[in-house]
Formats: sequence, C-alpha cells, structure tokens
Amino acid sequence: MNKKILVIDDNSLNIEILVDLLGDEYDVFGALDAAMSFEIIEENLPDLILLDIVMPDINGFELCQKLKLDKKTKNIPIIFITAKTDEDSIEKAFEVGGIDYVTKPFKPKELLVRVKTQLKIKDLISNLEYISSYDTMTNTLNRRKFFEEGEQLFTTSKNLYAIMIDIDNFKMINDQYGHHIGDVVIKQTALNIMNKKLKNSFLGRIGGEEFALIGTYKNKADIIQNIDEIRIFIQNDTIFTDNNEKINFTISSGISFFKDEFITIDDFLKDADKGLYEAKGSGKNKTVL
Ligand code: GH3
Ligand code: MG
Ligand code: MG
Ligand code: MG
Repeated sequence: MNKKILVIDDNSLNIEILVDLLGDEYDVFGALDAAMSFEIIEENLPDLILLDIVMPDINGFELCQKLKLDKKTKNIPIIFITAKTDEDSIEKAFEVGGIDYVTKPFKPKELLVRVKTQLKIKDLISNLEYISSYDTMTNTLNRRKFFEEGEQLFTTSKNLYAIMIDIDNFKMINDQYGHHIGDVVIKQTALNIMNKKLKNSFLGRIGGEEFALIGTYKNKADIIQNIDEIRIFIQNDTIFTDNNEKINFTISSGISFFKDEFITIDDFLKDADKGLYEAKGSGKNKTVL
C-alpha cells in the first residue's frame, strides 16, 4: 500500500504541482485550509504532511501546533513548504514541531528525497516503538508497556478490574514436549485471550507463561463470565505436535476489582494474584475472585 501524503496549501495550483511530483509513488491528498485538512485526516490518516505557512484562516504554524497536540496526529512528520525564507520563520517552524523546511520555488528532486527520508525515519521510529512496547512472541504488551498503560488507567479510572492469568502445569508441557511446544502453548494462550479480549482493556505478558489484564468495566458479573469463558475455550482448544500428538492444557485466573485501599497498581495486581494463588491451590483450571 502506498504511503499517504497530505498537502495543505491555500493555493490549489501549488497542490497540483505537488500531486504531479509525488503522485506516482504516494497517495497524495490536498487541502486548501485547516477545516478541509481535519476532514481528510479523519478519513485517511496521512503518513506525512507538507504544510504551507501563509494561509488565510489558520496559518501553518498554528495548524502544526494543533496537530502536534493531538494524540492521533502528533507523530505525523510535518515538512513546511513555503515562500518565506527569513530565519525567524525557519526557527519558528521547528519550534512548533516541524521536522523539515523547504522553500519555494523548491527543487523537485530535493523535495522528493526529503520526503522519502522523513518517511523512512518514521518507519524506523514506529518499529522501535513496537519492539519496545510489545512482546514479539505473543504480540501482547510487554511487561514495561503493560505497567505504563496500566498506571495511566489506574490514575484516571476507578471502575477497574485486574486479572492475573497463568498457564497450569506449564513446566510439565515443556518437559514432556520440549520448549518449542511450550512456546506454541504460550502463543496460543495469548491468541485465545486476545480474540476474546475484554473491551477497553490492556493485555500484557508479564512473565514466562503469565499474563495480566487491566481494564474498565460496566458490570462486574460480565467480566467474571468473560474470563471464565476464555478459560473454558482454552480447556477445549487442542494443539498438535509435529507428530500429530494432541495437547490440551488449562489456565487459572485471579480477578480483582478496584478498591480505594489500593494505593499503587502493584497493590491491585497483588490482590488479583491472591485469587490466582487460590485457584492454583484448589485444583487449577479455575477463575477465582
Ligand atoms: P503452575 O500450574 O503452578 O502454574 O505450575 P507451572 O509449571 O506452570 O509453573 P512454573 O511457574 O513453575 O513454571 C513456569 C515455567 O515456564 C518455568 C520456565 O522454565 C518456563 N518458561 C518461562 N518462559 C518461557 C518461554 O518463553 N518459553 C517456554 N517454553 N518456557 C518458558
Ligand atoms: Mg499560502
Ligand atoms: Mg504456570
Ligand atoms: Mg507462572
């Protein structure tokens, strides 16, 4: 799929020139003012923005500032493309969050390579963000990111639940079938939790075969029912080894609902962990509140 570039310029001729230049390689959208650019962004989040400075309603500096304040658009690289050549404008462009500055009349090849370079850097940053936030084996949040997101939720909401999930007798699976199959079991567990994942929640792999969920609820009973449905689904899900041997396995979970006495997210998860400990001690393959 082509990368998307949004050109924001009050002069439609300037937009046409840039569409001609970039249109072969990229999907180029044009907007004549701020209102139109917000409409386009809503429908088609661009990978990069080329932004004029002098425009009648909101000027390019103000628009850039706005885009950098919005969570949805703050990571889109913005290259200013303008007839203004004074140093103050160049300085301001970078201060408001622009990543590059090109003056009109521009050199077409130069603009192309500048665009290409910024798109490449954006890809690299996205990859780094992914690697630093996700567990690559299961595609769930890694421990660090789970706690970061969880902390945020913990400080902003009260109608929260936390769930600790642990695969039962996992060591036996590793010992009997080998680490490779152990990994498959972990991946399959993550997939099954994600597929049935409770809405408005974060799922993280916080240990070897241990997952945690934190999220907001409307109805406590629904949460308990959902996690128990996941438990039953996993119990009935079969994995096959390379020799077509069938493997079935189970999980245990502990649930906690937020109480004012929890000062930190660790207190909250510890309470969920108590339920998990109880589930393990009373025969496993259980969900305990
Ligand atoms: P219980 O039912 O009480 O949870 O027992 P268990 O055997 O599942 O629990 P325990 O926590 O003692 O064992 C977890 C094992 O998971 C220990 C470790 O060697 C293994 N492990 C940790 N990370 C990985 C991994 O990424 N892949 C595989 N295959 N094994 C892992
Ligand atoms: Mg203009
Ligand atoms: Mg275990
Ligand atoms: Mg464990």
